[in-house]
Amino acid sequence: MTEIIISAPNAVVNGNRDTGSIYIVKGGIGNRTINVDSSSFDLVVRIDGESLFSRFGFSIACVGDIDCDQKPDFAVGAPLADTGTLTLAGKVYILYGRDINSSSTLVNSTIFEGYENSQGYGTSLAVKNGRLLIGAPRTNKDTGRTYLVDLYTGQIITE
Ligand SMILES: [Ca+2]
Repeated sequence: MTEIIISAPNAVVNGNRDTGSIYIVKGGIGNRTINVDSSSFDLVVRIDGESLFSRFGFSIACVGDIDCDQKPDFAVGAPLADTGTLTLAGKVYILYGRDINSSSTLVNSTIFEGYENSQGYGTSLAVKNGRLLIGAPRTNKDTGRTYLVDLYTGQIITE
């Protein structure tokens, strides 16, 4: 069955505003109302962001099957997340289909971190040919930059 990812980047998590959540819900045929309450039949899982104001789920991109386990993987941006040393730099999480559950998904994810304070890394995401294009519109005092990175390593590709 096809599943759908719905993002709520301003979701409050444990009282922390704009932490952000994504909901994976069951697809289907025909018109119906989808309920994302935790007890809902429609909800496969809700995955919460890590921290206050991170805006997890601001961007989402399907990235194919990176680890070749037949389960689709996807990238999720949290453009206002702090990194270990930078404030509001932003993060992009690569989430693997095999790990999709509420408790272990983020722990097992691969994280690509921004490079500057207040950069907005992960504001937008696009995929092509095994590469991920990451938008960071507030880079260098709002000049903006896009990063083309390797999906497996997060290393910047320069051509
Ligand atoms: Ca996979």
